[in-house]
Amino acid sequence: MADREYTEAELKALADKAISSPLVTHIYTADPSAHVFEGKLYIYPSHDIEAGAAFDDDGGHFQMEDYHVFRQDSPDAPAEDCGVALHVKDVPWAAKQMWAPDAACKDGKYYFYFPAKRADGIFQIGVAIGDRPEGPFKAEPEAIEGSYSIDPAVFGDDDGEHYMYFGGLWGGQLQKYRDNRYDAANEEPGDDEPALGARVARLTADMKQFAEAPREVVILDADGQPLKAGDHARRYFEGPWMHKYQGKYYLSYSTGNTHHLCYAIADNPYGPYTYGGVILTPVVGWTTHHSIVEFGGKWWLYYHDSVLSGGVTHLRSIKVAELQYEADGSIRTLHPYGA
Ligand code: FUB
Repeated sequence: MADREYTEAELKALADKAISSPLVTHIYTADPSAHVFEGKLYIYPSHDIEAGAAFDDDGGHFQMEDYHVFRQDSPDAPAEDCGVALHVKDVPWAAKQMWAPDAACKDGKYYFYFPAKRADGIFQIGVAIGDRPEGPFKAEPEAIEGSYSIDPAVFGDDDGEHYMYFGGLWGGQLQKYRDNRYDAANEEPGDDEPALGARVARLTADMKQFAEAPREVVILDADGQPLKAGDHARRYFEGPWMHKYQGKYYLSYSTGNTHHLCYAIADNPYGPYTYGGVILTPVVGWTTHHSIVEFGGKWWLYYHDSVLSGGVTHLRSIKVAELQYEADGSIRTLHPYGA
């Protein structure tokens, strides 16, 4: 997860060609989860900081401590910083590394979901509750029972059920789990074995717990075979997002070490999903992470890159670009710095 070095001229050229500009420039922000609440866009990102931690493959340089929420009147409007919504010091079970969050609304209450490391270094996912989309949020005293790994994305289906998709490889520790149990000896499967999948669990009616044991989400290729662990260009790595388009479930995600945002389609929330293609080609910075939201009759991709920080992987900036579907429901690939 080391930074690639860019010259000033390269960065300027990339910034000039970029399909969108940073939405926030006074702090670094990443992993934007966007939702429409009360007719406005609310963005729930990570808040990147320079903590001076060494780079490693476990993301030790991502030492975020709190979350800010941002509000927009529309995707092309300024993003207003609504302030700190939750700080790690106010989460009894969490010690550090407040990574990519998400939020959901039910019956007038707002639920903010976030991963963090416990004092023993194991990631879990927690929920904090508030009365307003921008928070502040009060954390539950314990993490969600049975939760693990990172990158919660909560999807509310048309029937009122909510599902949490989660999980990230390597620094996110997903490779350590089989059948929802941690074993430090576990690693990513061999190249010819089925890839590990994101996890999904329906939430309880009070939105605070899993209503069922998490299930693994399988992504199939065009021949109906599960993607292999060695298929790094397509296999799931981290950053799941769920949206529904024309009655189909679209799971989108990052391929991690090949730096693509991809998607797969199913006819129910659990899958299996069939691989669909690339949504966004690589951005400046190692990570790529996004959300997809409908606003004003159009579809929008919120994502991040590291151009503003000069290519520093853990100092990212959130952006937004319009997403286009083809007539057959496939998503047109976006190139962040032009084709
Ligand atoms: O922001 C920290 C981690 O980087 C996120 O949890 C991952 O999805 C990646 O974007």
